[in-house]
Amino acid sequence: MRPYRYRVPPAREITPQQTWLNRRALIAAMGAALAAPALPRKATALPEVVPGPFSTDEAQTSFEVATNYCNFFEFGPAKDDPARHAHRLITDPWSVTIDGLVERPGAMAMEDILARFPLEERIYRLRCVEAWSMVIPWIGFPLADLLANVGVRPDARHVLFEGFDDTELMPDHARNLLEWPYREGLRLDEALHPLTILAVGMYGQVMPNQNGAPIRLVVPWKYGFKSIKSIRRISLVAERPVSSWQERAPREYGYYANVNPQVRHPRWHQATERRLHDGGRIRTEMFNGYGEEVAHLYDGMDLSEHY
Ligand SMILES: Nc1nc2c(c(=O)[nH]1)N[C@H]1C(S)=C(S)[C@@H](COP(=O)(O)O)O[C@H]1N2
Ligand SMILES: [Mo]
Repeated sequence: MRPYRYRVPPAREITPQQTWLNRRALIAAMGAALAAPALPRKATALPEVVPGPFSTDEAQTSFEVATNYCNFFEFGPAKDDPARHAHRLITDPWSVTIDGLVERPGAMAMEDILARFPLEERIYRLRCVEAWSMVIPWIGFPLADLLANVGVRPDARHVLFEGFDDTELMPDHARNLLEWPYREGLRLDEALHPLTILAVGMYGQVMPNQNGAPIRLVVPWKYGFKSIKSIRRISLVAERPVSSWQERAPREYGYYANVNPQVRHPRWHQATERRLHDGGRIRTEMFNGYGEEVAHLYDGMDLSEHY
C-alpha cells in the first residue's frame, strides 16, 4: 500500500456489468478454443442463498464500483489492476488445504465446500485502511462452520490464511510488492465469531475474480486488508502468525487491525472515511460499527497498543 493517488473512476470509465460479463465470456471462450477438449467451466450459479444476520440496510455500493475499484496486490497496485488482470486466475478446479492443529486435515474441493455449507447473504460495511469504504452484499457462510467441520484441536490459538503464490499469473509490476503468498491471521475467537465469513459470491452471483474468487475471508470490523482473497490454505496454529502487511511495515499494520478512529496511521487519517458510492465523508465508527457484536473480544486490552 504505497502512497498512490486513489480516485473513484467516473461513470464513463467504468465498464458496465454487461460488457464485463461479455468480456469474461469471450475470454473463457478464447481459452476454451485454445485448450481444445474439456476445459473446466466456471460455475455460473450458486446453491440456494438465504438472508443472513447482521446485514446493514445502508445504501449499497454499485457492482460496477465494487468490481473496478479493488485492492488485490497480486495483480498490481492500481485500483483498476485487479479488474484488468485477475481473469488470469483459474478458479475452477480449486481446493483449500486445511491443516495444522485440526482433527481432520486435508484439501477441500470448492464443490464440496459449496455443497456442505449453507450460503447466506450478508450485507456488510467494508472499511479499507486507506480511508475509503463500501457497502457490499456478500454471499458466504461462517468460517466457524468450516472450522467445526474439520475439528479444531485444543492447542490451536490462531488461524493463518494464505492466498496463491503463482507469480506467473502476476503482472511484472506486482511481483515484488509483497512476499507471496499474501498471508493473514486471526485469533481463534475472532475466527469463530459469527460475523466472520468465508465469501464465495457477491451481488447475488459467483465471486468475480478481482474480488477474491473463488473464496475469500470477510471480517467486517477490521481493516479490509485482513479480508484475504483467493484463499488456498487455512492453518490452525498455536503461535500468532505474521501477516504480509505486518512483515512489510510493522508500524503501519498491526495484527489486530480493528477499525479504530483513535489509532493514528502515518499515511491515512482514520477518523473519517470516504463512502465510495456517494463521495461523501462520514465519521469512522469504532470496530466499523460492529462494536456491540465484537467489543467483548478485546476486554482488558489496550487497543492503542494492540492495534
Ligand atoms: N490476496 C489478497 N487479498 C486481499 C488484498 C490483496 O492485495 N491480496 N487486499 C486487501 C485489501 S487492502 C482490501 S481493502 C480488500 C479489498 O476487497 P475488495 O477489492 O473486494 O473490495 O481486500 C483485501 N484482501
Ligand atoms: Mo485495504
